[in-house]
Formats: sequence, structure tokens, C-alpha cells
Amino acid sequence: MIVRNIESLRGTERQVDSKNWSSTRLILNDDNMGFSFHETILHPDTETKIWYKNHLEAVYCIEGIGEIEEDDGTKHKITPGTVYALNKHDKHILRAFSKMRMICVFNPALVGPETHDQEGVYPLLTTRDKNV
Ligand code: 9YT
Repeated sequence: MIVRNIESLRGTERQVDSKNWSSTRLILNDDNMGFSFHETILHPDTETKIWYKNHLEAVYCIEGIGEIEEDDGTKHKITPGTVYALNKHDKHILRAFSKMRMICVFNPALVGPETHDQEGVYPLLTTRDKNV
């Protein structure tokens, strides 16, 4: 069994920070669960273009207000209790109108250090790539 508290992961290599968000990765590929499980804090008044072409992601909002815009311009409000699932590797824009706290699940599991490239894509890494 794996039991961890997020506070013990803050400031370690399991916390990945970018300009618009901070992701603390509670469960990763080497935990062998078939998915990774993260808490993502979105910084207020940010807009992030994302395209997980190598991954599926489900995102559950537990704090804050924002919106997700699909590639065709359709917008959906996000409030606590909203889940979205990028079941078609959907390109999207994520806007945070306040600080937002999201619970995110990735399949395949992230290895650890993944962060967005210019297209908002995460590379498909294996454990061997962990220190890239
Ligand atoms: C909601 C979202 O995709 N934000 C970017 C960070 C990502 N959730 C992660 O790596 O935890």
C-alpha cells in the first residue's frame, strides 16, 4: 500500500512549477498504478494552451472558478464539482479567473518531470528518461 501526504512532497522533485501552474504529483509511473494522480494549482488570471496528444487526462475542480475552451470555440464554466475528461486528446485553452485547485489523473502515468512544450504537449517519457 502507498500512503503519502501532499505536504511531504512540496518542494521535492514531485512538485513541478510552470508560469501558470504548479503540479504536485502524488502517484507516478513508478508506483505501478497505470495512471498518475496530481494536485494542480492554477494561478489566478492565467490562460494556458494545452494539448495532451500523448495522454488522456481527467480533471476535477475542487476550488476556484475558470473555464475551458474547446478547439471549436465552445466554452464550459468550471467550478468546484466540475470534472472534464480529455477523452479525445482534445486541444483546449484553460482559463483560471481565480486560484484554482484541480485533481488530475493521467493515463499513461507521468514519469515525473513532464512539463508543457510550446504546443502544450507533454512528451511520452519512460522511467529511463526520468532525469532528462
Ligand atoms: C489542468 C492541467 O492540465 N494543468 C496543467 C498541469 C497538469 N494538470 C499536471 O501536470 O498536473
